[in-house]
This record gives sequence, structure tokens and C-alpha cells, in this order.
Amino acid sequence: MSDSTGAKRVTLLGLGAMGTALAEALLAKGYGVTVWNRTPGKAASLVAKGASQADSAGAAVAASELVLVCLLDYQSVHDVLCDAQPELAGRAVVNVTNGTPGQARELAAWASERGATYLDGGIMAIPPMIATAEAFFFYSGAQAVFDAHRDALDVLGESHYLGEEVGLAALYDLALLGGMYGMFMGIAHAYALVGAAGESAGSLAPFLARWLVGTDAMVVGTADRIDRQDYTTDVVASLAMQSAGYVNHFVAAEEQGISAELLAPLDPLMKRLVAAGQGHADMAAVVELLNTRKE
Ligand code: FVH
Repeated sequence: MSDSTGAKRVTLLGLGAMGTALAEALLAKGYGVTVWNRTPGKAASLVAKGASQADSAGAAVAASELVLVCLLDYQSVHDVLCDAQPELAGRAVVNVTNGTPGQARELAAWASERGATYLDGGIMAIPPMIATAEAFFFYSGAQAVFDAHRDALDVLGESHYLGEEVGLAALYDLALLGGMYGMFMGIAHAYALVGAAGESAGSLAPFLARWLVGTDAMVVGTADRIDRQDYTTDVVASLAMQSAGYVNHFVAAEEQGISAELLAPLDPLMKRLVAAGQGHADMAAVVELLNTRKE
């Protein structure tokens, strides 16, 4: 859908930190952007840059074929889209709100019942990264929506379409966020440990950054072992060795007067594998214990 100037139109529902960054990126590339937000005052800076502010979610949805949704959570998405139900038919809804694969499947079915096509998205960026080379997005669901609106989606960041299974974008998004939070647990523990000894975080930072950057090889190597289901060949750092040394984290934490609770969950998993005779295996074997559907 284009306006009288020929500009392609995009509607954006939600003007939090991320929705505002998405709208700004589209405006900067010459898209005609209609915005709506529950708290209307947040649209002022975008209107000053050329956005049109709709006075209801329904009016915003009516304004463009492509409707980008960026709200706090799926409850807010349901609240907002329910108010715009009559206008949804014929719309391409691209929802980049964080959620679960199950929520994405449920919303896709709900949208389809109302005549809209649905693409789910996961944003792998923080607002200042939007429209830079560092930002990337996962998409899954209706390929027709992805293909038809790829130009607009590519403005926001590098687009990765994962397939028609609509839950995949949320799955990949949560997988990457899980990796990030796991890394943050290690970072927090490291700074707490040195901090309790009177060392500044800044004195450790260059070494910690160098150490963590080196984990990219571990990411790829672990994936290879998991996909081959072979945790034993070429092991240079066995579970038995790592489990034996892991206790030092708890002893040192106690000596320094800090909690080691962020590191604690890995300890019993390593011990279970060693007790089961897998001490010679690689740490990647821990993944096998996390699948609770396996007997
Ligand atoms: N910001 C970030 O770094 C991350 C990066 C990765 C992706 N996430 C996800 O993006 C979604 C939006 O995040 P956000 O940063 O824009 O969040 P807020 O600034 O808190 O804005 C929230 C917007 O949602 C509106 N809202 C909340 N509840 C309702 C509701 N019941 N009905 C209608 N709108 C609602 C809120 O409106 P208002 O408070 O201004 O009236 C904001 O527009 C999110 O899924 C992240 O996980 C961001």
C-alpha cells in the first residue's frame, strides 16, 4: 500500500524504546509510517519527523497493509489487536514482540481467523543498534508476508527467515537470549569474585572480554558434538577434569564472602555424568541431560 506521494506505508503499533527505534529507521528510509501507542504523547517526536499518528489501533491498522507490532508482551498484543479486529482482514501482521513459540502459533491462528496473514519476528538487537549492520532479526511464519515486505524488514536489520513453522523465530530468539543470560551469570560471578577482593571490575574486564570472545570456537565445537551425538573424540578438557576443579569456585566464593549461586546449577549435572561413567567425555554431553522428554 502506497500513499499519494508513492511512499510505501507501514503501521507501527507500540512506541516503547524499540517501537520508536523501528519507526525512526523506517521514516529515515522514506517510508510513510503510521504510529499508534496506548500513551499517545510518545508519538510527538516521530510526528515531528513525518509520522502520522492514528487515534486508535483500528485506524492505525486500516492505514497500511503491513502492520508491525512491537509491544511489551503477548497480553498487550492481544489487547491491542482485539481492539482492531474489524480492520485486520487483508493485513500482513508482523509481530516482533518477545514471546514463546506457543504464543506465536496461537496468535498466528487467531490472526488467520480474522483474515490477516501472520509473520512472527525476534529482534536480536537493542534500540540503538536498529538499522545498523549489527542488528539482525529472525522471522518465521507466512513466507508470502516475508517476501512481500522484505524491503521494509531489511531496513530494520539483517533478516533471517527460518521457515513456515511460525514458532521458530521465538525459539531461536529465546535460545540466543538464554545463551546471553548464561554468559551474564558468569560475568556477574567473575566481577563479584574479584570485587570482594578489592579489585575493580575494570581491572578484570579486558581479560574477561578476551576470554569470552574465545568461546566462539566452543559454540561451534559443542554444536558439532551434539549433532554427531559424539562427546568423546578429541576431548582436550574432560568432564572428569572440569568437575574435579569446579569445587574450587565454591570454596573460593566462600573464602571471598560471595554467593556462588549463579554457578551452582552446572555442578550436579557434571557430577551425574562423571558418576555415569562419562568422565572422559566433553562438556557438551551436559546437553543430553537437559532434554526432559528423553527416557
Ligand atoms: N528494548 C530492548 O533492548 C529489547 C531488545 C530485543 C527485543 N525486545 C522486545 O521488544 C518488545 C518491546 O520492547 P520495548 O523496549 O519497546 O519495551 P518498552 O519500552 O517497555 O515499551 C512497551 C510498549 O508496550 C506498550 N504496552 C504495554 N502494555 C500494554 C497494554 N496492555 N496495551 C497496550 N500497549 C501496551 C507500551 O505502551 P505505553 O506504556 O507507552 O502506553 C509501550 O509502547 C518487547 O517484547 C521486548 O521484549 C526489546
